[in-house]
Amino acid sequence: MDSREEVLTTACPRDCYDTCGITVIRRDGVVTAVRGNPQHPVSRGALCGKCSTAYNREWRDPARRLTQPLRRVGRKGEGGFERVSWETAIGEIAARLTCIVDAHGAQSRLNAHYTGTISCLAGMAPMRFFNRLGATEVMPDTICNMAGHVALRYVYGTSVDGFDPRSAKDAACIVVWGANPHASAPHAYEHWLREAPGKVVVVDPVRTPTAAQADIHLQHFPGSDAALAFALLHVIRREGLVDTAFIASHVHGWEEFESSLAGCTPEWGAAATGVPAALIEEAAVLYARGPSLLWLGQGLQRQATGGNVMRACGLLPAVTGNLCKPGAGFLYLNGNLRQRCMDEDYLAGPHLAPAGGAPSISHMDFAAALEDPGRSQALFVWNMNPLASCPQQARLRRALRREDLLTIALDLFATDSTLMADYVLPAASFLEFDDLIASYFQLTLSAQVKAMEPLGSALPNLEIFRRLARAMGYSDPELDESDASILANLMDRSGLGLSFASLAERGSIWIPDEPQVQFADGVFATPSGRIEIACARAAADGHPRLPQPWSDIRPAAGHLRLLSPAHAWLLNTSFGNVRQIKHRIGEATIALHPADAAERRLAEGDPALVHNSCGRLRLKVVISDEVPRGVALTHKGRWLRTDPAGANVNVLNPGQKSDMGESTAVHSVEVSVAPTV
Ligand SMILES: Nc1nc2c(c(=O)[nH]1)N[C@H]1C(S)=C(S)[C@@H](COP(=O)(O)OP(=O)(O)OC[C@H]3O[C@@H](n4cnc5c(=O)[nH]c(N)nc54)[C@H](O)[C@@H]3O)O[C@H]1N2
Ligand SMILES: Nc1nc2c(c(=O)[nH]1)N[C@H]1C(S)=C(S)[C@@H](COP(=O)(O)OP(=O)(O)OC[C@H]3O[C@@H](n4cnc5c(=O)[nH]c(N)nc54)[C@H](O)[C@@H]3O)O[C@H]1N2
Ligand code: SF4
Ligand SMILES: [Mo]
Repeated sequence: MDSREEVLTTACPRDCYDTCGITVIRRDGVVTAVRGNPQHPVSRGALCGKCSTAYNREWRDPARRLTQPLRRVGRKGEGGFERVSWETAIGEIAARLTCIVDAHGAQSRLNAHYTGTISCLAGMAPMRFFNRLGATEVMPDTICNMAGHVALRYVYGTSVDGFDPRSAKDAACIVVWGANPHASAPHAYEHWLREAPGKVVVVDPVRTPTAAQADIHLQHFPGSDAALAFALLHVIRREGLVDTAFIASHVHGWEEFESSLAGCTPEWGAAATGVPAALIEEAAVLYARGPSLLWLGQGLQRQATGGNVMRACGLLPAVTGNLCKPGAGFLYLNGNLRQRCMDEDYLAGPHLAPAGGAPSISHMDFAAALEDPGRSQALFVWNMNPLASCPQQARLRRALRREDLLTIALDLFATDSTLMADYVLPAASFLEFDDLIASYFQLTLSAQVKAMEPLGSALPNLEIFRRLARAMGYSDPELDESDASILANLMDRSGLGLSFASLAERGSIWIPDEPQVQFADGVFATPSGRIEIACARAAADGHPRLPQPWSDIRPAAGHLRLLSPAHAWLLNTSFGNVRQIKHRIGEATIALHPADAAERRLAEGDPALVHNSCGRLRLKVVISDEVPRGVALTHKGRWLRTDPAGANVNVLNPGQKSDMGESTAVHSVEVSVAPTV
């Protein structure tokens, strides 16, 4: 390295399990390359293909980024904008927001945001502003994982304190149920799962690359997970592998529940799920003998009865005692910031909200709320591209065209959603400001370090909200606190004994240093203090008291169940605009089982019309025995404006709610598939 080169250490804040370490190379102060950090314990020097492509191209290219505030000209949604100064944009937005609150109330301002960045300042601290605004929050997790959160809280009292992945060294078996880390967590897949000493069991309707590498793949019909869990538990009980001592000291409701396993034989399970009885037996014994880790993926609960599924699958560790000891436990998300010593309340300022908290709605009701001027007068969109990600796409697009709806969108790029806005505000990328990132899988905390100036006049999210708060006349000091002060306070409150600068020197740290045993103290944050198989709270909320052995009714003749999980080369819709990636992934496809394709007279490469009562989409046929009969596979994350169809898979998603948390049931979508005429 010559003397004009310097190397900075930072990390990737995408909504991805890995939170890779990054090395930024600067020459004469100018960033010349963004690479993987060889010192990082999870990613070990590599970035995924999508980030190493995007971060070295579009993300640093002023010609491709948003660099100036824009104000709409012409009709809504037609894409006409003019450049305005920050003063003009902020001043006009503040004035209009104030008029709206006077005429329609604070709750008529909607706040739609999610995890475009998962960092503390750019991802969470803007909630201070929205709490103060008293805006209606479009509940972020309802587009992703709310059903699972609600279900696991019933059983364990928490959904965000999972096993420590480092404990895999002590596990004889790892079950990956409804996650595909090959795509969604590429480094955890490569270095964690593939190097783990234990046997790997994957439960997925699709023979994903993760499933293909497993020791056992349970390939069931989507929506039959709870039945599969009951069949596994039946075998465990029959084989005497129930941990009665663990149950006696930690579990509530086993006696009440036990009898419901009687009829759930492996043969019953095979009929309900499509998994051969012998494989159910083998996996049950392997898991129960343990010690075993159970990874409950986010794909798993995106179905009509996703809450019941998560409760049922969540019983496995409790009944077998695969908990509270090394190499055992379950993981949904390690999403508890406190676990990483970050003070979440200090960051998000819930005390700034109106008494009783700010109101909220589900993403499943987003289009309906936007259609109705009585419910919505203004909309903020930040860290999110809802037109591409949310259900009821055609309806949402129509609602966003409302001329009387004031829409303000913050993003790095001109997305499908920013095109529908009145004001588009250019956000700085993670390379352009300091921040902190807590991974939601590995127990790491990383510094995000400023490596370059924001492109054009882009600003970090939080600075944009500081300016808006000032223009609206808010005097709360929390709304004016600088980034440097927040970072210093977060580090102070963490008790880690580190400043931001000293964390930045190290890049990422483990918290705690040594692998942790999940629920080591045997304490569960449920009303009984025990793991609640039988759950009075669930019953009070209108759910069955006990998990049920349900499986979905198979699609009617001629219909297919359409799955649309993560694409290995996209990160939700982020990177859908990156030219090299678009070229690499080609046209949008639908994978069909050979028999389903033949029945429809479809051949490889044919265009197919995919339709249901919600919408229609043309997709290119791929014939594959990786999907079972009756199931079709496509992927999320394509942009609408650059696709010939002008739509993506969410045009087919009617927005059905799962049984818990008013959450998405996107993997329950059913479609008809036919040759195009
Ligand atoms: N490359 C990439 N990485 C990503 C993302 C991305 O878009 N691209 N998205 C990020 C985000 S926001 C999230 S939430 C995570 C999600 O990542 P994951 O937790 O891995 O979840 P999904 O990708 O939605 O789905 C995982 C698997 O669930 C399977 N599945 C579908 N229906 C069922 C069912 O009924 N039962 C079972 N058992 N399995 C089913 C699908 O076939 C799929 O293989 O990934 C994150 N990482
Ligand atoms: N069919 C189908 N649909 C799905 C899913 C599915 O499985 N199937 N999965 C769902 C899931 S799990 C999720 S989480 C959602 C995700 O959907 P979204 O939350 O819409 O995620 P992205 O599409 O990645 O949008 C994030 C946006 O944030 C922007 N961004 C990145 N960094 C910053 C920043 O610092 N500031 C600002 N202002 N913007 C930034 C990016 O450019 C991008 O446009 O999609 C859901 N939609
Ligand atoms: S998206 Fe995930 S795999 Fe890719 S660089 Fe970021 S953290 Fe790593
Ligand atoms: Mo997600």
